[in-house]
Amino acid sequence: MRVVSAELIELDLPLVAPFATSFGVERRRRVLLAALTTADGLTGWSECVAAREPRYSSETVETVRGTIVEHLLPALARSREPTPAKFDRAVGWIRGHRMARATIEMALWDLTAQRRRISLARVLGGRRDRVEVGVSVGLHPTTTALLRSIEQYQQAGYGRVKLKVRPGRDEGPVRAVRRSFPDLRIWVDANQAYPASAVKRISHWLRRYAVEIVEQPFAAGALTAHARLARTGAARVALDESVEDRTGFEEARHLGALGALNVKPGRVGGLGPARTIAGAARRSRIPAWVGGMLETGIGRAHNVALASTAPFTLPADLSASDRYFADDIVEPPFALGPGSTLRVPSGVGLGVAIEWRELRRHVRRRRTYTIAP
Ligand code: OSB
Ligand code: MG
Repeated sequence: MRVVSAELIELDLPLVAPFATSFGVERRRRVLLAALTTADGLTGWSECVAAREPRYSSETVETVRGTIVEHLLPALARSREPTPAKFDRAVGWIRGHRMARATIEMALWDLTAQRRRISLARVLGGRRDRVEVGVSVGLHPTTTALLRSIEQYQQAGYGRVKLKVRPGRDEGPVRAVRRSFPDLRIWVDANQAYPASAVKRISHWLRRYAVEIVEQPFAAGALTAHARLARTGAARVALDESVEDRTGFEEARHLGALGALNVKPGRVGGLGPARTIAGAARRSRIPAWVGGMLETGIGRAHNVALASTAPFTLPADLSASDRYFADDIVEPPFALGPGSTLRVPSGVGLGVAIEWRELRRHVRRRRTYTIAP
């Protein structure tokens, strides 16, 4: 399975609605796609999760592009029979740049599934044909607008919401949501926005409004603050940005900072590393869910396949295509089904087809790199 060429396609896709978090507002997504083609004519696809600006993470679309071209494609060229695991080992010397590594690693998983003529979910050992999902809800300009959005998501069938919060935009909105939706599963995600001194203050409203999970309230490195919040017992403390690898996972667990884990394969170096971390979480009885980064159907197909595997027992941050984009770039788009679920594609590879007409409409830049003659 020699990879002979890699195409990097950059899209500029408008979101159906602005997505505001403690780190900024996203109105459009700069999407970097990778397509690896083998000598026998298969093409494996993946989607980079980095954004245009280094707000959520230090990596950006541009650092990923540079890392892929300068370091990852040469590593791929040296490999006669690249598998995701072999690629992961071959680029293990690279410090960081996990979003870049994931972009290539995940395309190799698609190729692996295609070569075996089975779905990616099956290659990964998936056990469910539907995965339970929730919806991540950005900061809204007013509480009225927030309640209206949640009402719409609930009517669409979502059974769990994850509200973005930040200092000053937390207790009030959460109280209003709890009062309007007494039985709703409410999670909150602060994306590192609180100082460690806020432990007591936030524990108060988390408990009071029955928030089930509080995700990454403090800085990625502030494991002790997360542990202190966990000890209040106000809500389950989940980590996202803090856990980049197995070592980080173990450190957080030892400190008591890990009540639940958001695993994003595109952030931790790919599906292999994501499985390693999730496997460790499962053995430690730490519930995990698959997170999202506003992906198109390509990244979503990878994430949904992962979410069908055993360690993932909490509803994923993977919503239907129409929650993000007016028209997805895959066919069929992901649609919400009964019980707040998405169907796990059962076709070969990702199990979705590229919607070329839609994709072409949004291309900003496209370049093919020859890997082997
Ligand atoms: O922190 O989980 C996050 C989106 C962009 C960057 C960070 C996060 C998110 C989400 C969206 O919460 C989840 C989704 O894709 O629906
Ligand atoms: Mg998060």
